[in-house]
Amino acid sequence: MDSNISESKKIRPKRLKIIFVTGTAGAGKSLLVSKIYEYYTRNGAFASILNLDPGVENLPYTCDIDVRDHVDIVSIMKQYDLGPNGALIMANDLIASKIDVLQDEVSKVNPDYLIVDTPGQIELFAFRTSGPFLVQNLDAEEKVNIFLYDGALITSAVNFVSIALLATSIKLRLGISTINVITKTDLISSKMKEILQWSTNLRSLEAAILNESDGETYILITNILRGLNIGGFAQGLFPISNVTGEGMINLQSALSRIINLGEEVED
Ligand SMILES: Nc1nc2c(ncn2[C@@H]2O[C@H](COP(=O)(O)OP(=O)(O)OP(=O)(O)O)[C@@H](O)[C@H]2O)c(=O)[nH]1
Ligand SMILES: [Mg+2]
Repeated sequence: MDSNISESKKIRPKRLKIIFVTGTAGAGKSLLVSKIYEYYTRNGAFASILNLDPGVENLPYTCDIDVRDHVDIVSIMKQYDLGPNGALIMANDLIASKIDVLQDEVSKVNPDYLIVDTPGQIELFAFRTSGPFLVQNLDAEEKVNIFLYDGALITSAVNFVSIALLATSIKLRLGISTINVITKTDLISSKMKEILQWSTNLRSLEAAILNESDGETYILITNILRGLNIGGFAQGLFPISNVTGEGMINLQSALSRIINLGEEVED
């Protein structure tokens, strides 16, 4: 893949800010994309959506730019005799090779905010070359990644740590500022207080792990936590519900602090 896109080919759209939304499968990425879009549009900003998920069938929004216009999973499966995962891998590589086309489409729409929905299979997007390539080479003034912890998956402290480690790994792969968000708070309201405590207080997280796991697991996790200072990594976890709208204002403020240098979108 040619990562050396010539400067002359790049048309820098004015003041473009890109918000990537990543997270585990089913965490609420697409729904959050639609909510962020609605927020900006309601407040008079010009927002647009780019769908980078070639395999998705139904989306909860209408997008201006859609990779499904450029790659077709079913044809790839037939043409190369691939299963669905092999076809998705190939589709992601093809999308990266079409970065100039995507960039042109973005320039034509020329929004202030481009909200990017990413594939359900986070490992295909973040752990292969094509996802980080797109994140790093799409041209914009500011970029931020929102990583979604699926609230419904955080049923224990050990699960919480494993998702926090995944979030850390994705942050390393994508190499841009990240906002950590926990979704579906409407489904886990009784557990939220405890989860937020784990995210800010290493001792309470370690105590919860001791309580729910055997000695070997406890030693392994506490060693990882202390080495990585995971309490610090997971700090600033924003709880939101895409269904009730709870926490969205805090998320928007955090976005503004990063991509608008603190300036709020006008109400
Ligand atoms: N209760 C509740 N349901 C949610 C929330 N966010 C998303 N969902 C539901 O969870 C399911 C998955 O949401 P999506 O937005 O499609 O998630 P996704 O991360 O885009 O999924 P993939 O692209 O398949 O990985 C849908 O049924 C949503 O309605 C939330 O905050 N609360
Ligand atoms: Mg989705």
